[in-house]
Amino acid sequence: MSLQLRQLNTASADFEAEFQRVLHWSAEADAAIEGRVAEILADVRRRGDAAVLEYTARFDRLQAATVAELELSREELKAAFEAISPAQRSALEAAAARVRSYHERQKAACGESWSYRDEDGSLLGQKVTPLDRVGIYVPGGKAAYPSSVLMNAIPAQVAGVPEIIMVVPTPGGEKNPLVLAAAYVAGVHRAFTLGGAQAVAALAYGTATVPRVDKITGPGNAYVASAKKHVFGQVGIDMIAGPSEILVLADGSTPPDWVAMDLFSQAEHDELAQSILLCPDAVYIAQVAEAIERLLPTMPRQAIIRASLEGRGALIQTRSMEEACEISNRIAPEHLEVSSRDPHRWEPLLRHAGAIFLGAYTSESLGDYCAGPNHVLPTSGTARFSSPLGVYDFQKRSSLIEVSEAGAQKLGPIAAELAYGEGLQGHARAAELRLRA
Ligand code: HSO
Ligand code: ZN
Repeated sequence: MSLQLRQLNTASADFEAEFQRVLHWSAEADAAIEGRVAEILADVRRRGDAAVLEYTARFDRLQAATVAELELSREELKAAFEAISPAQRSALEAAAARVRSYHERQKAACGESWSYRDEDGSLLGQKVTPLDRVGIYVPGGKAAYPSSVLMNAIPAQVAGVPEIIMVVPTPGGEKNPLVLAAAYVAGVHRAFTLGGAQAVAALAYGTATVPRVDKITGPGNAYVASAKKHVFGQVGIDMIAGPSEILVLADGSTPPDWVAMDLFSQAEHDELAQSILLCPDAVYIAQVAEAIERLLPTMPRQAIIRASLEGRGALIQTRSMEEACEISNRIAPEHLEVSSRDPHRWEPLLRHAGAIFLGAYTSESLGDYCAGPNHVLPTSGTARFSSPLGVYDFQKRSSLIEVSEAGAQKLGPIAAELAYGEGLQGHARAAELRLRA
């Protein structure tokens, strides 16, 4: 059955209308889900462990007498690591090492405290400290990704978070050995086989068994996303991730099969994922379309890929590479591949993307697993204003101020003047008391 893949051309009169349809993505929360989640959160907040146990039995068909029984010991994580194949073990370790070294550099570049003294000898600065305790949500079922365990836990560990708590739904008690092994490799401190809104609630409010965390990161289904939104403010959250996206900006120099497979690589995540090709060369676009048709039947997840490509995919012909860069900026994709002979020529024109992959050899999949940068990225156009998950998400900053006696003489009158202007005597006099007579 031939694939119905949307083809657009920036030179055609109806381009804007068609393009708006491609961009359209409704993240509208389902009111029924919101209501259910609010009830679950309130119930866990009120009844703690007892409520967590009930929801886990009901939604995950997992019975336990106490929440403590649902905790995975460090020995169990280690045993999972030892039970996977040697090839899996070394792949996990190699990926973890690269992700760790990338995030160590990130910390060195923007995650260290700094200070300076001004001309009066006053000290001004910023002190960076890790969060005390974070919760990492790892989805179960069809999106149980060990790679995501690494991508969430390693930056937390590099930031110096002393307590990283993982929750993972485990329907029917069926544990995913690779997820447990990844938790071991990434240095997760405690793990519970809990999921859904009840797990988010337990982490946000704390129960007798599950300690209350300061921030919750990690992807999840609509219930988890809604729960994270609800508890935000009580705790920090990373972001609300939408379906995965890839945009390939091609100049026609990469083998079409490579590009077709890269488009599949995101489409296979989810029926709602989005894969887009932008290219000025009509002949090349036709070659990629042909490759898609030919390769699709070879894909085990072809049903998901087809639904994704037909639903939200597009092949867009532009007048030039420059115009392709502009369109890409308007989309602000999660993943942007610059599949070009000369990627560094185009990179300066690209302003909005979660991650930019340069050159024909840089398949997005390498970034998903082991290149080093984080694969938790802003989706749905939010790359316009947000960044990949990083060490900085597990740190916070405190300002440091130490005013010298000389500094107090200079700053006192300024502060007092402004304080009187605001009608705040206490402020003004606190500054004036420190002035030399
Ligand atoms: N592309 C996904 C991450 C992932 N891919 C995990 C494979 N496993 C979102 O960036
Ligand atoms: Zn992926």
